[in-house]
Amino acid sequence: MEFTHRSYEKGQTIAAIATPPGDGGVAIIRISGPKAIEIGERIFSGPVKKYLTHTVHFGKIYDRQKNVVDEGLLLVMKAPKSYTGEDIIELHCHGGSLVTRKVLEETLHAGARAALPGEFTFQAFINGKIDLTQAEAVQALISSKSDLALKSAEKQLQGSLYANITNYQKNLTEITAIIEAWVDYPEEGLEFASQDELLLQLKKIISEMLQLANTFNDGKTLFAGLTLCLLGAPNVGKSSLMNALSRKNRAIVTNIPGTTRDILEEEISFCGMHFKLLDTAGIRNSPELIEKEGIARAKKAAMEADLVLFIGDIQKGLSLDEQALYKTLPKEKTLLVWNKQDLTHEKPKENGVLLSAKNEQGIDNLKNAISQIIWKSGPPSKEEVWITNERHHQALSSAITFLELAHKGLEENVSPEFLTLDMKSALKELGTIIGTNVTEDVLSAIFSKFCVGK
Ligand SMILES: Nc1nc2c(ncn2[C@@H]2O[C@H](COP(=O)(O)OP(=O)(O)OP(=O)(O)O)[C@@H](O)[C@H]2O)c(=O)[nH]1
Ligand SMILES: [Mg+2]
Repeated sequence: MEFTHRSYEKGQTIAAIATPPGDGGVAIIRISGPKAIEIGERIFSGPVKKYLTHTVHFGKIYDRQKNVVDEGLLLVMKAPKSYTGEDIIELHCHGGSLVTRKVLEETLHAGARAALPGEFTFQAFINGKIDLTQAEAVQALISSKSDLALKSAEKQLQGSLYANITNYQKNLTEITAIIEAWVDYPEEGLEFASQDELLLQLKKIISEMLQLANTFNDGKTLFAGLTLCLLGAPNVGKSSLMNALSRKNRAIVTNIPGTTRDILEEEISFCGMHFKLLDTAGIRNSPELIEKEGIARAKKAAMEADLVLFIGDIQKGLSLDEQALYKTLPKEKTLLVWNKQDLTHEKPKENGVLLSAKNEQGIDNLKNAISQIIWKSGPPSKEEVWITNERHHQALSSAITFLELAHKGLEENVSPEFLTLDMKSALKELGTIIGTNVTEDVLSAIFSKFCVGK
């Protein structure tokens, strides 16, 4: 196994299979860099050097012994109007994994280097086609599991976060310049702007940045999805609800209490969100070893989950044991669900969502109630810019800390030299978000999470 770290470098010609591994209808081999066209010329039947940019050509792909490996399409996208900003050749060939690997091998033999994960996007970043937030959005877009996460990634890819950050930078740079002028011309300083005015401006930017940073609460949820744990006494209908929510016959349902022993997992989506749903063993005092273990796991899963649906049988109400268990659950993440509303019942003492898992009635009410718990102040607007990335959140938060220091210093008439230091530190932090101020390690960490070929 190779542990050596190869860094991303500028000016290299790289190649990779851009389509997922395995057999498929079509596979794409992508070559990007200064030698891309020359490599195309060497392995393709047509006069690739003469092809105009953004044109498609049918022909044969040859190996070094001039045997035909495959036939297919060649696309030319010349620099700078390409994804990476370099010359790009794409070969669309038949989708068998052996053919695809052979074509790739020939591109490598003809002078390309095997691309590192995310290296095409890295080229795009280095060539200024996209900023770092957009590069990260590409990855977020690929791994989005819900509509809202996808929407957020699309916006970020279009440059919405970049626009916000550069706007802060512009305003903060202006303020810094004024403070610097105070250093150079202390007597005339007040002609540029009054101290009160600067304090106000700074306060406004800080509050805007705080607002953006706070979107990370929702943004995190949005990006990672949530774990929903079904908990309750045996036979209340947890497995039936698992099946109703996932619209699958996933869990065994019987009228024998203690049917479910292990934790069952299912991935589901609703309200634009992604959830991991957990069905668990019914909680009761059981002397039986396997069931006991199942119950211990159920309780642990509930504690770790983002949200617990505590299920009760509406006909029976909650027993003393169930009430005691319900009380142990953190209020803010627990939703009481009354199941079996199709059976005759009295109005339950505790407030909860009524439904019938068996007849799939009331499921939409449950989804709405869940959505209300998650988005305390309403579902996020699709127009808003959200922070969904831990790295961005950290940098934004430390920029805010520096600005708060500068604000306090300005209020207390601290010497302007010190204020400019804080202002510059804040600007530097903002720079790391969009990639103007990042170390190679950070870049490697970001791009290495990508798949090869992206
Ligand atoms: N009438 C009615 N019966 C239901 C409903 N939901 C579940 N049941 C019945 O209740 C019994 C238990 O259902 P399960 O889904 O297995 O219950 P559980 O909570 O998973 O039970 P354990 O796995 O034993 O903890 C089965 O006979 C279901 O058909 C409902 O909405 N209405
Ligand atoms: Mg069950």
